[in-house]
Amino acid sequence: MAEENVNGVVYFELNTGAKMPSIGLGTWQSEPGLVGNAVEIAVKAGYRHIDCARLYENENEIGVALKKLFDEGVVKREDLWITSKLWNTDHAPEDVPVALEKTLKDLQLDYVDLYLIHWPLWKKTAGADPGSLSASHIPSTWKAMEALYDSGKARAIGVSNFSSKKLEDLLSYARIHPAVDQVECHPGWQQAKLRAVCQANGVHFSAYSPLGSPGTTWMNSNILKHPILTMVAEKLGKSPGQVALRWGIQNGQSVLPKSTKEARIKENLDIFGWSIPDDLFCKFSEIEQRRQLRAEFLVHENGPYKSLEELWDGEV
Ligand code: NDP
Ligand code: 1BO
Repeated sequence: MAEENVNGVVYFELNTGAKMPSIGLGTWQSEPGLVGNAVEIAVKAGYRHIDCARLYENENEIGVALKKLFDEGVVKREDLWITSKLWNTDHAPEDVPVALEKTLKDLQLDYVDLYLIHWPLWKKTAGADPGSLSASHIPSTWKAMEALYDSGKARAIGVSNFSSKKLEDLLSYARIHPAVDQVECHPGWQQAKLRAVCQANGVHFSAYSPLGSPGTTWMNSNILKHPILTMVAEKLGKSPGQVALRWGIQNGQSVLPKSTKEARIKENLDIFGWSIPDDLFCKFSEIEQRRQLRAEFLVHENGPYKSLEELWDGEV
């Protein structure tokens, strides 16, 4: 995947030929009333990529902010990269285009640049009924995703939270190969195996929670306080957050840091035009590894994934 530099930001070329900005603003847990402002600040600061999802229940407010930015001439639609995701309740093939239409309506857009299957699990009914969970349907859901690609309403399609095995299974039958696998990745969960599988198959590896999701209290993440990160940050005169993001970019992955605070949104963009030298970069291999978003809520004795081992195919 070739890299090119546009206005200081590195872009990665996907298997569709499209060029995706390597940094995108995350919007999970961005509160109503704050997320629209965060999008405006980010785009004005130079972000050209916003990571959204129906689950986040804020696409409507993001849509209002995008319309304002277009109307004011701050940015053109074709210069922005918008990702959204198909939620777990919408995997029935007939529901897939309906879900995208809802997202497009909320975002006030005609197309998304990338549409992802959010998780490899279909929750057929609302509530906690484990009998409604399915995983064997992924081929038919993917066909419906391919139809969205054919229609032009999703200019690229991909997956999220797919392990190496689940990605390879999909690649074995997909007419249109996934362009992206968006997964957790940061110095405390480096995913070397999945990165190699993505690279070997021309699937772009995109890193969510690139700062380790420090605000998600139930995860107890403190990777930004790890002594290796703070040491590298001090040596380079950067913040630990910038070092974590730069580490991702140097690995060839896009990074999706979330913030609703202006100073951090700007700080997180200042990760180009400098690099972590080899002697410090190699130190990251010493960091102990632990997946943060383990997704226990998708594991059930009567569901398709009876353990975290099964959900992540051993990558846990
Ligand atoms: P991040 O790793 O981006 O961390 C976000 C947290 O870090 C927030 O609490 C933010 O607080 C804080 N923060 C932001 N910048 C800095 C900084 N420079 N220094 C210190 N703290 C900082 O976590 P997320 O889990 O939100 O992941 C990012 C995005 O990835 C999501 O928002 C979402 O778009 C996507 N994602 C996708 C998933 C999927 O299943 N596909 C799962 C999880 C995330 P504040 O806002 O107060 O600045
Ligand atoms: C379950 C959390 C997913 C965020 O994208």
